[in-house]
Amino acid sequence: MANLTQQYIDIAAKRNPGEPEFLQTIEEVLTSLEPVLKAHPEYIESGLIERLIEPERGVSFRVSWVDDEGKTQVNRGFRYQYNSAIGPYKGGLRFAPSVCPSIVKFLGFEQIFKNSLTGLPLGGGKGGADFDPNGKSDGEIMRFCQAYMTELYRYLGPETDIPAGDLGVGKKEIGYLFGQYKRLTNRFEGVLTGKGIPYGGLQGRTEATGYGIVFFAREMLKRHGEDLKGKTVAVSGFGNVAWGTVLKLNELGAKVISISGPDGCIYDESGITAEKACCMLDLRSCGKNICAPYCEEYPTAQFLKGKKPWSIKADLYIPCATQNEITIEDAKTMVENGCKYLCEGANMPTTNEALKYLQDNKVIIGPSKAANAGGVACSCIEMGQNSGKTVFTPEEVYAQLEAIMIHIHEVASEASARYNLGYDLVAGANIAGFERVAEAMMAQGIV
Ligand code: 2IT
Repeated sequence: MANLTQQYIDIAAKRNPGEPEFLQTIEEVLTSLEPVLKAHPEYIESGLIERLIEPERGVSFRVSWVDDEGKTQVNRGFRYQYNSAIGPYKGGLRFAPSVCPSIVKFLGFEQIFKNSLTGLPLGGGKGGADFDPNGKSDGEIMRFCQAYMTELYRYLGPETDIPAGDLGVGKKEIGYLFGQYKRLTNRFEGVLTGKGIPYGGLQGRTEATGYGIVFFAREMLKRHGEDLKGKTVAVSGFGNVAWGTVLKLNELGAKVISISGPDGCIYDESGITAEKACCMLDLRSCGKNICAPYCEEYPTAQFLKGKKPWSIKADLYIPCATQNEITIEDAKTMVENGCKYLCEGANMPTTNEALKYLQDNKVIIGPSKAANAGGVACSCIEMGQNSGKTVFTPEEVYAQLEAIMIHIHEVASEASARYNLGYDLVAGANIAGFERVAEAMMAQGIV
């Protein structure tokens, strides 16, 4: 089986040269699918893995716009429509200078399994652009979003492909994208999620990812006879995901001692309360993308320049920033500090080497595909709200979100146990996510 896995990885490497993030997730996922392929030779015979690792469709397009100085700017936009076996393509848009095919494909590939785990009818996709919204004026962001949507709209539709936000794409960007889609198509429809409440957005979507992560962490701890009350938690990031995570952790009685930005990390021993978390979102919206000013507001906190929170001692670590922020060195420090639990909020925050080291050292890991699926799950609820011409209350949304996160934890741990892997949520999430998509692909023939 290992040989076969290597063959698939080689196919991906040959076809996608110079795309390390994409190959990283391919390797991580395919390795854990070995026992499933052994049990299902028909998957191998029908070329299911070769089909799964190749996106159904990918577009790359020029985005030209005019900045505030009247100068023409050119960016590159992408959308990878990865897999539609179990539903229309669904996944966020990331606007950041680092966005390239490797990043979009890694996110799109992961999204297939994440969306499948929710149990909802959602295929996998992802998109974005190498555009940096930090430091841009509202007018520039609007013109960029309009130019971006002018190219992308022809590939979208509420039953075809429904983007949402990701890093660099929040409510403001979604608003401009939605406005332009409506203008171009003359249709008011649920083609984007993460919209503002007045025009079809879901109450509770903004905090959904963070809340979901905490529900998932709670289930992991519960399985080991522990709860979040009184636990010390190191969180990274300071965007929407970190914010929702901090709020829910406080509500459940945990103490959050860190957040971070590209400039360094905040260590606040006295605890980052819900009120402090809201100050951090204000920092975010000032467009500078730095977290250091938190200490001006709360002078007892320390700013650790250029550092990540992984050297801070905590019971639970929740990375909520970006990919590969936990390296092998970080993993070693975390283990030395007695780390027991890691619950991944960001997509693929841990390198494969670090992941293996943590698992070898008995750290219990909630993988991002499972732990952060609450965001996209609530996006699906938003799609239902839009197509059903109705409005859900936050209480209805939170109750569904909690049930979905418990379901994801159950199916991932059940799959792991079924393949005699013990309580391995990393493999279990990959397997459970894959099984549903594989069954659907088999039923639909070679397409
Ligand atoms: O990574 C993710 O799951 C997201 N950025 C949210 C995707 C969505 O369609 O809500």
